[in-house]
Amino acid sequence: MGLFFKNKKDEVKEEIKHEDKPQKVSLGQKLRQMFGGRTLSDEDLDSLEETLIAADIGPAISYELIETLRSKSIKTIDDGIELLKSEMESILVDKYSPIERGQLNIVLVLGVNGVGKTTSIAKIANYYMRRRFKVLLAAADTFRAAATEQLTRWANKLDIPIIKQGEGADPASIVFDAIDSAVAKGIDLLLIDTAGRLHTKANLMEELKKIERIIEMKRTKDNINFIKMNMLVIDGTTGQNAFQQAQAFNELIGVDGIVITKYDAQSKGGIVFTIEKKLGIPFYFIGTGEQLEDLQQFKSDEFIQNIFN
Ligand SMILES: Nc1nc2c(ncn2[C@@H]2O[C@H](COP(=O)(O)OP(=O)(O)OP(=O)(O)O)[C@@H](O)[C@H]2O)c(=O)[nH]1
Ligand SMILES: [Mg+2]
Repeated sequence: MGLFFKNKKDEVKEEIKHEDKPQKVSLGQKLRQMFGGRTLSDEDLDSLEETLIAADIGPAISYELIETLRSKSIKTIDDGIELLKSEMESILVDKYSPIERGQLNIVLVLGVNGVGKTTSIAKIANYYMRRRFKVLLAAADTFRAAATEQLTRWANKLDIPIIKQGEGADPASIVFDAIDSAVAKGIDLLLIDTAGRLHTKANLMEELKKIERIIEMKRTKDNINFIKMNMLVIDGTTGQNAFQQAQAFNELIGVDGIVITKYDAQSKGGIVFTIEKKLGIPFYFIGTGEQLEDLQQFKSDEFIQNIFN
């Protein structure tokens, strides 16, 4: 692809240019349009509840939120929005453990096909490189040759090392090599790309467990010190489906953090509340486009502010 030239540093700078993003109507704008300038009736509260559900907030949480508005006899949409904000803030607690420099952090990136794992890895690498982390990538998606090529292009673009083997290689063996290399190079952050997999496919889930065993073996047998986390990538445009993915991956191998992607598109974001409330998994990043800089750290107050802008 013409995007990938030799002069990597210049290119990374190029990426900083801003693209035109599609304009989204925020939930707040929508609510003000629907109910602005009048006293909220019972029917209004019912349709407010439907609007929250349509924003992927989930029926149970939406019901509770509306009951709170009712019990507090909220009369205007502006008061309603203020109360919704504080109620929703209490659901989202920023309880993630920060990834810190000066130690090896191993991040195993998981998710179903096409959610944005590989792209998010490049963005996360870029994010931490700007914070002076030494980053290494591992191409443990050996399912398709194109997957390793895609990650290699990002590694070249970012000018960082990548550990890879041929198509069909054992992902666990790549992870094994990558951890050795990370130790030898004094890496702060090792990001492992994995093949997209349906949580319902037992053999692929077995493969993930094998990768996990290899990582743990490095800790116990080789006495390598590191912090390891499983980062699930979900596509923000898929709504309740993303919740089912989070639940399934969490049950099968455990999920420590989530990246929600495609938040630039028509994503509604309400799914974040369902996942945090029901599974208690913290969100780390939001992806807002296809370029390297289209990634923000997830901050619940900003996220909620954004919804109700
Ligand atoms: N608009 C938008 N597109 C994104 C975002 N993140 C990823 N994409 C796009 O989504 C598509 C899939 O991204 P990948 O990173 O290849 O997804 P993946 O999960 O690695 O896919 P598989 O390896 O096939 O499972 C690509 O076209 C990306 O450019 C985002 O935050 N916003
Ligand atoms: Mg991929």
